[in-house]
Amino acid sequence: LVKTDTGTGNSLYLGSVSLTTTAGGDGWNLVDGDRGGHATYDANNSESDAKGTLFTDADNTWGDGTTSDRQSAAVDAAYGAAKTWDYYLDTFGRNGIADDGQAAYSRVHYGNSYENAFWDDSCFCMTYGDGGSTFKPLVALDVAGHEMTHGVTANSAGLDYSGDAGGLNESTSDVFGTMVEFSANDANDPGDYLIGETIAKDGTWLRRMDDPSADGGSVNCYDSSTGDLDPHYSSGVGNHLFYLLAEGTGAKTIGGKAHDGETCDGTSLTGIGRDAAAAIWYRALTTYWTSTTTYPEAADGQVQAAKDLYGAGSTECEATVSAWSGVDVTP
Ligand code: ASN
Ligand code: ZN
Ligand code: CA
Repeated sequence: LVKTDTGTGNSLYLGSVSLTTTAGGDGWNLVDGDRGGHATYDANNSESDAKGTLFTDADNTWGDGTTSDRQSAAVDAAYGAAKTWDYYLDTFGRNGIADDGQAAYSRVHYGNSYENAFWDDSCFCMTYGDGGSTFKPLVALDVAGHEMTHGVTANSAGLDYSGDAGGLNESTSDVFGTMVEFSANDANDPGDYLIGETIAKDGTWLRRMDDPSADGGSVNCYDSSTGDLDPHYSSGVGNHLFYLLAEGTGAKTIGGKAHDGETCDGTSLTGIGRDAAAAIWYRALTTYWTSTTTYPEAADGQVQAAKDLYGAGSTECEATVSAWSGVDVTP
């Protein structure tokens, strides 16, 4: 018999947050009994496959909000997992990453000065490094949502990690990582279309969806060589499409940051809002896309998804066609 409780977490990036914990041992375990039993472990700076050590606590108050307490990063990771679970369940009725009610688990403090975070479908688990010269600990909301969305993709369309499908795979993670950040609606990390702005030590960001090419590697517009790029760069086409469909063209301040959408041919677009754009993306991902979907096929799948959800001839369906045209894909 497990007893679910509410603990207090002092996070690295979000101030004080509420966490679902479980009574056990001499106190509490960082196990979320409301969300499949998602547990958070300390990888103890190892790069082995071991789970590490489950975080436990005597008074159910976790971390001190700084990196000097090893629990602080665990608070952000556990909270990010909870927000990701809630986003998918509340928005799409998806019951966990594989839609079967099963929790993943998270590991923090992986390796030494490890500058990445990753999902691994074989352990059904999430791993976060502490960062080094480039990044702070990689436990930000958009990163958590990005990485766990790789699990959603693996358990739905199964997009390959190469060619156009690789870009769509990465873009799907940026789209829903961003949607998780918006859904958390936290004043300390407000929603925006930047990826990794919370963890970049130089105060910038890792990728941006309104103008992907601003990172120096990603592409804004589709052509026949897009699929030759690293998935983190070919994702630019999908990220740009999502931004244009959600927000349209023109300058906007979102989450306190300047954004500016421009189509590839200079035409103006009006967005349908991020919730509708995400619904279209999710239906395409889970209904029409496969492991080898190309960008033109992705556009067709999204137009069909928009017809299913909003009707042929709807504003949303017309906007989907226009937004894809805005990134040089003709559905
Ligand atoms: N953080 C990276 C990503 O999710 C890890 C990787 O390269 N697969 O894209
Ligand atoms: Zn990724
Ligand atoms: Ca962000």
